[in-house]
Amino acid sequence: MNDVCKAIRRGKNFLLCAHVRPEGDSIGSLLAIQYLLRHLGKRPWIVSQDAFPARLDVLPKDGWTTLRELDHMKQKPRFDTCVVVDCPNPKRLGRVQGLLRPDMTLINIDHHVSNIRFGDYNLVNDRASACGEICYELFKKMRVPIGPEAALAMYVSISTDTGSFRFGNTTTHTHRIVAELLKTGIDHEHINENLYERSSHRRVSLLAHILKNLRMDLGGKVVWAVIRKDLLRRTRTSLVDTEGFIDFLRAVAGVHIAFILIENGTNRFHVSFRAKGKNDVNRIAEVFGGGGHRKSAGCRIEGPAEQAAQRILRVARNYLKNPTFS
Ligand SMILES: [Mn+2]
Repeated sequence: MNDVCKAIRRGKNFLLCAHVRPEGDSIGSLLAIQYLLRHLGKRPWIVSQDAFPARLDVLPKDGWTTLRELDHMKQKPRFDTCVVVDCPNPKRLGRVQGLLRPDMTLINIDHHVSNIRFGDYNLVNDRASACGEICYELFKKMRVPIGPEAALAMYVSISTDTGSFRFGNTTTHTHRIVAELLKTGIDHEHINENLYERSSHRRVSLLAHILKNLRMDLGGKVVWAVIRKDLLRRTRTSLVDTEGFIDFLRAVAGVHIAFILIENGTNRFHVSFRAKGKNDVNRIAEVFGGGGHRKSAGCRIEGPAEQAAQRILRVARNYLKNPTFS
């Protein structure tokens, strides 16, 4: 932590980035770090290959620069320091990885168990519920006051990564931090309605279709679904609309493990895993070269979907038979 603070104080032009398809924790943490850096008189740029997701627009797009926009900049910033948040390995940065240079100081702030400590400085704490918690510590350590903007950003980060303070990663420390954030006067009712109660009719129709076609296996211990591109086309929805669907699968009684295959290329799928109880889906995702957290992980897999699902089911069966396998 001390070394990270020193490295931040040394830097001037900061590249801030997170994993592809960034969600609440990534974006909240990026914004929080941006406010911290601005307070310290630094020049931060948040760079992402993705557009700012509309469903998170309770947060400001402040400073959000897409790779395309960066490409078109006449005077490109000369980054001397890069802060990566919520990203277990540089590959997950997608095309932003191409901006990293060996002479940049690389600061890795994360809470994934699978983090490979790829930074010059690694502020990695897998007991933190969200990167937002680690950002909060950074504000405290650097004695930067937390205003309502930063509080909003960190609140969204922690709320989304803890499933609204329901998941096991939520600690007394989490609640203490959030109590401090609420003291800044942020309107948590408004924030939560914006985050969780704004599904479009199309998204709900897509969800209805998925729920109607759920697959149950291994005596109901595993539930899974496939979302194909043509279904998205038919329902006029997109990948971002599928965000959070996996939690409906996990909510089925008796389920230990849930997964969804989402087609994101010809015969290529992104797999989201969720676990219930003591199960650890990070162990299953790792078998396929992915990773994440105990209760929430992901990987990529090649199709066809049915065969891919059967491969995952085989690993899930082995795991449930012997949860300590390695
Ligand atoms: Mn996170």
